[in-house]
Amino acid sequence: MSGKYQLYGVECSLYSGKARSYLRKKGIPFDEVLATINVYKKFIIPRTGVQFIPVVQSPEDDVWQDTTEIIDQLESRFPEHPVYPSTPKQRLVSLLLETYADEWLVIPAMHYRWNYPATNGRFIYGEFGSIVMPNAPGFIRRYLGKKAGARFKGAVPKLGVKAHNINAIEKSYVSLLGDLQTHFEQYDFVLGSKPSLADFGLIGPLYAHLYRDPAPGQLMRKKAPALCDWVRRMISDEVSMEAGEWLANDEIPETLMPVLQRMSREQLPVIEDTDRLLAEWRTQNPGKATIDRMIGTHEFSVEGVTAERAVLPYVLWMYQRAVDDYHALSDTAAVDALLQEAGFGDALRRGLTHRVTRENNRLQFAAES
Ligand SMILES: N[C@@H](CCC(=O)N[C@@H](CS)C(=O)NCC(=O)O)C(=O)O
Repeated sequence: MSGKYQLYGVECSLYSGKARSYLRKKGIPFDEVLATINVYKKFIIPRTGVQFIPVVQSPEDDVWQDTTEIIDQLESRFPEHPVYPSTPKQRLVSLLLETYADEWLVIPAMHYRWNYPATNGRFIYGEFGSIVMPNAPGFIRRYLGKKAGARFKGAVPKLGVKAHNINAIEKSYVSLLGDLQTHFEQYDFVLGSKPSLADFGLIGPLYAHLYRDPAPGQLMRKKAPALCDWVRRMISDEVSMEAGEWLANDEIPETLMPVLQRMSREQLPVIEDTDRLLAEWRTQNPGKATIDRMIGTHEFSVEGVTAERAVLPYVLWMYQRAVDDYHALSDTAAVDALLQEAGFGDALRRGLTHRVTRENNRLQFAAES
């Protein structure tokens, strides 16, 4: 292994794009290793115990999965030009938007990738085939990719995308594109003229799937050219944490308000219901050391249309970071006003029923303090 960091990922992976963009913008030297089936068997599964990408290996041979953990580990090693804003509103908004991007925008990302086979099929099956056999001819890669992609395609209904709410999901996403277009006509990044954690969250779904896949890519180019420019800035090799500033006086751009309001309208009820259902699950599964990835199903609504989706407790670990951040504030007045306007009410103050933690890349209940 070289003295550089190694990023194990693939170009078509949502969270790999988040880690790659972070490493580039911070100017951290790294090589990318294509996460083939062979690499999963020989390295990813033995070293992480799970089958997720991206994985980052440090020059000292520490191995991390989960982009949030990767970013936090690297932030402690490369503290100059932090990606976490130091002011209360901007930091909290970054944490909330990371949660929204990672755990909610995966819905349109997966929908537009897998439900447009006539436009995306050839491209995406070829991409998935490269994970199995990178050097095989195109038609073999596409054949293998179709099989390899089946598991991911199967996840789409679990995320809540059903025949009857597709129009609603698309309507919501197209509105979001409009909001982001308005924002990026005025600002280079989410909080001003340099990226923050919020940008790294958003680049996940907005690059590999929604910009790069043919069907949603056409849509983004048509509806949100300024957002496309932001995507290109985020994936470029340019190191950009050093130049630029976040807005002065802890200002939150007014153009982010519709995005935060969409999050509070669509995702917050799901987070709160997940918290309630996890508390029930805990009483029903007293001996379980780790929390299952899915714990049943529940209803959610987008644009007035209700559907069922899997209950995914991992989101609580992401959201808990925002809750912790809120509770660490000595004065919450400015943040409270922002949260009211954004539709979160006193949700962060209320917090969550149980603390969760990640141990060996699996979700667990934290030891009660
Ligand atoms: N929250 C994790 C998610 C990682 C993740 O879900 N990665 C996808 C690829 S983009 C994956 O490996 N999925 C495999 C699976 O769902 O079994 C992160 O931030 O890294």
